[in-house]
Amino acid sequence: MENTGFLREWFDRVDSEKTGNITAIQLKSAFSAGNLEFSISIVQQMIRMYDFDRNGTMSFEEFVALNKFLLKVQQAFSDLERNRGYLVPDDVYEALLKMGFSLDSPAFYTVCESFDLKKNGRLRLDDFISLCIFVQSARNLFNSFDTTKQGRVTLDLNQFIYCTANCRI
Ligand SMILES: [Ca+2]
Repeated sequence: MENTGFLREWFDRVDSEKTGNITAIQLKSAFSAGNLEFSISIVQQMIRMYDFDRNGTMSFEEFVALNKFLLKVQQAFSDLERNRGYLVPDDVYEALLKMGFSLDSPAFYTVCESFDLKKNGRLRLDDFISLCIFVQSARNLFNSFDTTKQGRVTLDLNQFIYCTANCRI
């Protein structure tokens, strides 16, 4: 369910300078006020994923698109958390599968470990959102190189550095 009026209000509050665009820092502290803690690089990735005009900040329209993605992720989290407030790796695997990501074991466990900040095998909502943002941006980046859609890319060192710099956590 989408409530554009509510989103508009939220956006305008975060856009404290009234520029029509919100920055990564503004977005990070707005999430923080809602008890969701993200690293600045994850917030920058959120902006990059939907930065349709590529100006480095987030317009309302771009924010609506990001919000759609976040709602989907939040729904996947609620479906599996069974009132514990966190997901274990098996749940994360199932959630990713539902969202169309089927990772093999080495990729999956490496990603899970990277976002399990407390190293206790429990991913809270913000950890899980960060993980999904990372996986989605990695897929977008991969697809931009996989122009023939063969599920395989060849990178030279510069392209590889570009990719890792873009996807850093
Ligand atoms: Ca933008």
